[in-house]
Amino acid sequence: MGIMRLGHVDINVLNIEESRTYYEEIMGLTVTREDKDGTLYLKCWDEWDKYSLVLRPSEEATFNKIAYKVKNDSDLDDLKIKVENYGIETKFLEAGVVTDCGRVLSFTLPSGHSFQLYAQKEFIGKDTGDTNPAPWPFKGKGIKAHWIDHALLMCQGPEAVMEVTKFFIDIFDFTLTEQVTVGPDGCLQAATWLTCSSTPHDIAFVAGEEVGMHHFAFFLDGWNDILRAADVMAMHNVKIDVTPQRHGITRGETIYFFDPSGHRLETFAGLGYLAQPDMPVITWTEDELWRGIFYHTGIENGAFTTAYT
Ligand code: M3P
Ligand code: FE
Repeated sequence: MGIMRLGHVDINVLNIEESRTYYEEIMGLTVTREDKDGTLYLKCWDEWDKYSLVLRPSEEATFNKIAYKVKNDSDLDDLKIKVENYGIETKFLEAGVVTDCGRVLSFTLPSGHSFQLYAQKEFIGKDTGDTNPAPWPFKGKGIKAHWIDHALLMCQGPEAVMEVTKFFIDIFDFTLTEQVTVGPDGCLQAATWLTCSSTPHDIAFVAGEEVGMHHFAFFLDGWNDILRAADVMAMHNVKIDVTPQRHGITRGETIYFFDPSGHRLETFAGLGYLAQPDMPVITWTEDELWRGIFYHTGIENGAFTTAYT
C-alpha cells in the first residue's frame, strides 16, 4: 500500500502570533500543540491526526520539509530499501524525534526537498467526532478548511522535475495524472501532477530557478465555498494572488493567496476527476500552458511561477 497521503507541511514564519491568528481565525485550523520555542502545530477540523501544519518562528519565511503518511510501519522498512537502492541516503529518526510521531524515515528527494515518511502520529479525531457526526463544525471559524490536500514543490529546471517524477512513480508507486511538456517535440516535463489516491494530485512539481515551495492547498467542498472563502479573505485584507478561478489542470476550483509571511496558499475545491493508475496521462502543451493553469483567461502571469518560498 505504501504512501496514503500528505501528512504535514513544515514551514518557517515571520511573526508567530500573527500566523496563529491567521491560520485559526481565517483558515479555520486549530492549534493542537505549542512548544516552548514558539513552534505551533495545527490541524483542520476534518483531519484526525494531531497536526498537518507546523509553523516555526523565524527571521525568514522558508519551506522546511514535507511529510507523507504510509499505511503500515513495515512500509517504512520496504521504502528505506527502495530509496537507498535508488542511491539516496536515508536515516531513521526514533519515535518522538518528529513531534508526536512514531519513527520517521528521513531523506532528501532528488529535487533537493527534505522529505519524511511516517506511519504513526498522535490521534485527536475530527472536530465533528465519529459517532452520528454533524456535516460541518458549527463552531468552526473562517473558511473552515477541511484538510491539507496537496503541495506543489519547485524544482531546478525540467530535468529535476523529470527525475523526481520518475522517483515518485518508481519508488513510491505514484501515478502521473497530468504533465506540461516543453522543448523539441515536447520531450521535457516542465511540470507534473502525481497521485497516490483517487484525487488528481497528492503532490506536484514545477520547474523554476530554485528549490522551494510554490504552495500547499486546503480542500474545500465546492465552488460556493470558494466564493465564500474569497469573501472571508477580503474581509480580513488577505493578499489574494489569483481570485476564484478554474484550473484546466486537475479541473480544480481555486484561489491563490498569501499567508502573513508570504507563503503562497491555495484553496482547492471539487474532486476534479477519478484518478486511477490506468487513466491516460493528460498532457498540456507549451502553447496551452497558461490555459492549463488559469482556464478562463489563459493569460500568462509571470510572478505566479517565479515568486515562491
Ligand atoms: C495547481 C493545482 C502551476 C500550477 C498549479 C496548479 C504552479 O496548483 O492544484 O493543480 O503552474
Ligand atoms: Fe495546487
